[in-house]
Formats: sequence, structure tokens, C-alpha cells
Amino acid sequence: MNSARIQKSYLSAREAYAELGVDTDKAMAALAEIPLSLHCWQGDDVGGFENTGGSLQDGGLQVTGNRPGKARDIDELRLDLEKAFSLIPGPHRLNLHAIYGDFRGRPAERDEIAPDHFRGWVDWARERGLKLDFNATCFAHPMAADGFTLSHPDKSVRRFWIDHVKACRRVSVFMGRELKSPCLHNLWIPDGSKETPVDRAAYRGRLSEALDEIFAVDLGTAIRDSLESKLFGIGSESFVVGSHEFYLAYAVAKQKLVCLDLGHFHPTESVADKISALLPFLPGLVFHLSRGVRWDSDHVVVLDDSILALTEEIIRCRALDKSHVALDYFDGGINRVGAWVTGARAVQKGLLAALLLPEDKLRQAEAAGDAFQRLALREEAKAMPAGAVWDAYCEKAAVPAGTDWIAEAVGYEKDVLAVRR
Ligand code: RNT
Ligand code: ZN
Repeated sequence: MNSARIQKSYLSAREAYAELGVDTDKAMAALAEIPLSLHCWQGDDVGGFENTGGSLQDGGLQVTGNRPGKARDIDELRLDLEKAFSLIPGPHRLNLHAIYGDFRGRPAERDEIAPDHFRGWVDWARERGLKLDFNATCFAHPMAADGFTLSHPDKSVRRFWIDHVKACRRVSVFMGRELKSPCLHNLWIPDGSKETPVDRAAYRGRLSEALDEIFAVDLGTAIRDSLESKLFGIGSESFVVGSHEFYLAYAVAKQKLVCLDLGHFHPTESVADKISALLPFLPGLVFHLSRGVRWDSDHVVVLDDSILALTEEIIRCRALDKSHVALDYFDGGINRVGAWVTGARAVQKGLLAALLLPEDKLRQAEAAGDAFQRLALREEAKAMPAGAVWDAYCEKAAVPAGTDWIAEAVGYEKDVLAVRR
């Protein structure tokens, strides 16, 4: 995109926003302070680098699409991530799952993983100014094949997964300390069933006990723990042990973070509306930005109403300090690097749109009880030139503005991804 044109459009946009009392330079500066946690698993369809013989479906996740080019090892994944990061403006985090450790030469069962398996990731992240987040992987493993992990009726299965999550928390502390930024450790488990169990309470009682054991050791400030609920999954249509109510109650009682995945609620339920209700009672919220389509929850994020509502609410509630914004989707059917960038830029555009709203005027109208002006102003704000501010922001961050990055993603797929067989 032509730099002179970007500047010209920006100056005109800046004036238009100033008329509404909005400072576009301030909005850009605020956006530059918001880290996004990019999910590593878009790069290889949640495959990971271990070899346990488990299949992804042993845990209720499914990736569709068979496009050539998924990362086959750590080096390829890092290369792809570097490409993606180069097309996304601003500061970043990388969100790793336990199955993405470096197990070359030192294979480990899930309950044996250790900081050493992630030293390479930490070094790589440090060199690039990235921070790391982490997830226990309680799926895609023979021990999860019957759909239960931490709430499993069999004590030895529970032991295995409890030990896995404990090990993952230790890895998180290592990452947080090494990179001098608290590592978010998020826990999602697939536990649930296709049909309704007779004794739901027993499953939830066991999960609660398992969590108590997992969190029994206070690991300090280098780690933050969050719990992610789900409404239903493949094979857990009738019952999910870790439902929203279960984790919310647990998190309030034990002061853990709650992870709200946009694809894990009833389609008409507003995740944005939950923020102001939950934040007063929780140490923080994690957002898994995803896009639900009918029964499936993991489509590439686009700038739709749910993202706009959520980003607006995060800004409006002054919730940034207590929010952790992460991406969570996987599409194996399109350019995988392009999928990362599409979602990340969509979220950033949503945040920018929120930062550019004429907040003072809207608050004044509300305080005056003027619902009409509040409504009309919000409507007009939708046609303001936010795109011109976005382009200027990209240029300032030295990443391609406008549509220029698309050609780069296409070229990368052609030159690098498509030749992987
Ligand atoms: C699954 C959850 C979970 C996973 C990742 C891979 O429904 O959304 O967050 O997508 O941990
Ligand atoms: Zn999620």
C-alpha cells in the first residue's frame, strides 16, 4: 500500500475523529499495549510432536481440511509462526500445548513432561521478544480415549492426568520466570458423555478433588491458572463435567481465572455481557477467541458482531489489566499461516474500533438519560474511517497495511508450505 496515501487518509481520519472527541494517536498507542496470545495449534491442526498413538478425537476435538503444508516438526512450526507474527502488528505471546514440547531424543509420557522439553521454545521466544502461555493436553491420548480424564471413575487414570497437569504447571512457572512475564496456564478437559450419566455429582466431585490436588501447591506469581468450560463437544453432547457453572463456582471459590471460549456457549448467549458480571469476583478473565458455526466451535475468527461486542466491552469495562486475550481455532482447509493472521488482525481491528468509539460523548448521553443520542452516535460511529487508522497503525508497526499481507501469505504457502509432503 502506498505510504503517502496511508498518511493522507490517516490525517483526514484523525480530524474526523477529533470532531467526536476521539484521539486517534492515543487509540493507536493503547492498541500497541495489548498483547494477543497466538495459539500454536493452528499451524499443524492440533497435531503436536509426540507419538502416543492417540488420535485427536480421543478428546472431542476435530480438525477438518487436508490442505498440504502443516508443520511437521518444531522447526517448521517456528518458521510458520515467525511468518505469521511478521504480518501481525504489535506485541505478542505464543500459546503452547504440552504436546508441542521438544521430545526429540528425550521422549516423555504426559505425566513426565518437564521444563527441559520447553527450553528450546523459551530460548526461541526470548530471542524474539515473545512471552509464552501454556496448556495441559488432556486429550489426543489413549488414556483419554473413553472421554474422561480428571473426573475418570478409575483412580489410576485420574492419577495420570493429575500428574500431567501438575507437570504442566511446573513448565508454566519455568516459562513465566525465564521470560519475566506470568505464564497463563489454561486447563480444558474433554470430560463428558454422549448420554446422560446417572450420577453427575460423582463426576463433578472427582473433578473438584482433582483440581484441589492440582492447585494445592502455590507456585507463586510466575503462573496464572485458568479453567475453561464448554457447553458440549463431540461425544459429550449430553453431559460436560466442566460446565460453565462448575468452573465459575470453583473459580470464584478458589480465585482462579475463568476462560471464556466464544464457541463454548449457546449461540445466542453474549460472552461480552458476562465481563462486567464476572470481573468483580474473579482475579481475571481469559478469552478464547473463536467462531462458532452451528454445532462447531473452532472456525477462523473474523470481525463479526461477537468480536466487536467483546472487544468493546473489554475496553469499556477498563478490563484490559484483568483480561488475557487469546486465539483458539483451527482450520486445516485453508492457508494455515493466513488463518492465523486473519484471526489475529480481526481481533486487533475489533480492539481498535472499540478504542475509537466516542466514549466521552456516549457516556454524556447516557448520564443525561438521552437514549436516542446514545443510539444515533453509536450508529454513526460504525461508518467512521477506522480502516484508515488501522492502516496507519500497521505501517507504524512495520507490518503490511491493507490487503498487502494476503499476497505474502499466499507466497509463503506456495514457496514453503506447499512443498512439504
Ligand atoms: C476445546 C477448547 C480448548 C482447545 C485447545 C486446543 O474445546 O476450546 O481450548 O481448543 O486447548
Ligand atoms: Zn478454547
